Amino acid sequence: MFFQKDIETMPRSEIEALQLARLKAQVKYCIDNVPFYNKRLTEAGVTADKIKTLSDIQYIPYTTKADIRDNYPYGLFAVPMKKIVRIHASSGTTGKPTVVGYTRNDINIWSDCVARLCAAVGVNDNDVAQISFGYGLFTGALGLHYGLEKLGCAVIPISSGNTKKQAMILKDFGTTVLISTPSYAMYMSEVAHECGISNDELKLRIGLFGSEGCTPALRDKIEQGFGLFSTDNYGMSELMGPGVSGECEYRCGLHFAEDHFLPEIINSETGDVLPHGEKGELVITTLTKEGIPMLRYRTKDITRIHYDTCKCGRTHARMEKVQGRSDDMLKIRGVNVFPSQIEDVMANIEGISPHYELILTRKNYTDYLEVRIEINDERLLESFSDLERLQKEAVDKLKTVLGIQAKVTLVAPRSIQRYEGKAKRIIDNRTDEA
Ligand code: DLL
Repeated sequence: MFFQKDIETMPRSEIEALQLARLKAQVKYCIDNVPFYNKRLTEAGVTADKIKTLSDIQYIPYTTKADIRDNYPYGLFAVPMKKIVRIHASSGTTGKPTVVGYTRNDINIWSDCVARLCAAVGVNDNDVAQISFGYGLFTGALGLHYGLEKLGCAVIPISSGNTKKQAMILKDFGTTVLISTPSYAMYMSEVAHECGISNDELKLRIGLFGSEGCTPALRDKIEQGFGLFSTDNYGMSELMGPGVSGECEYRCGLHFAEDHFLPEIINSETGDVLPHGEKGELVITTLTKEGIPMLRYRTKDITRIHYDTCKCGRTHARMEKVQGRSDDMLKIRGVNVFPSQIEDVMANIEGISPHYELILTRKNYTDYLEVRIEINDERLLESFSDLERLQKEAVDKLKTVLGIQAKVTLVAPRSIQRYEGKAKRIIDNRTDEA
């Protein structure tokens, strides 16, 4: 078992004392090692000594994805490259990704945090864990990989895709724990049954799903489809990756690793901190990060935090499932997509107007993106080969920037609706299938 009881059941007052000590140290570390924070905090008049209570965190300015982008690629790293042992990245709002680096100590803490949330639902060293997240710059696969190895599981690093093979491995390798997005798990269960594999032939008992939202209805379906019990876990690459919070067996909120992260809820419009229990944007400060520490990082995810002790005995605060975003980021097949990235692509293709629509649909529990774009010259309509070339160029460029395949539909000039106020460019038709 990997239940870090001393830490996970610490009385609230002790957690807060630990957080305060670590917050002060993290602030000092940022001032001493990251020129960006040095300038920001000096301008705001914040020093480690000014932080006397946890609520003094309010004097620290927020950090945003734009700050990471403006310091691309390594400007916010607090250590020399010699100390970095891993680099990950996620989509930024423009073509450039958000880059994060980990020291060896960061990787150890990351593995601990992930091991904790896996153990909280009963994963142990007898388990065979199939990781069906994509390995690569995305933090999901390697994050879970190290945590599960730490627990002593036999890890199958199959990555995502090739679903029939996934189903075969589930059966032949005796997989007991499945790690993926909930939508991929749902699809895999259908493919497994289509391949004639019945649940009796599987040893699956636990699903650890995350990286995108999952309604209770979809969760029930996955659980029935595969005959397993599943939990939700949350995180983001800017803060670490998976391991920031995760459900225990009681599934009444996702426990933060509060010894490493200090969460707050703010009003995303005014930036005001909201009282405990209110719904708003989640802001997180890392307390022990060495590679790329984050002070008051605005996640843009909307949730609520509960501080009472859970039935499982853990005292670490729990966030409710993510209820939406305060920006326009979309999760499509587990990949973060910003409409601004698509706009950027359009702006760089000759013959295309800046008017577009994004249509999202879901089939077989998989998300599809169609980008409808307007050509800007009617004469193009007469040349099939020009249209074909333009369409191919748009598909290729979108694939390079977004990392996912989109369908591109070219439409006649002025056929996309114009708006006098804020344009409504996203038509999200995704619903969980009946
Ligand atoms: O998705 C990290 C992760 C991987 C978490 C695997 C859990 C499991 P990013 O690619 O940086 O990192 O995307 C972060 O995804 O701000 C949320 O909007 C969304 N997200 C992550 N987990 C959940 C979840 C990973 N459990 C962004 N429920 C976040 C809903 C989630 N949304």
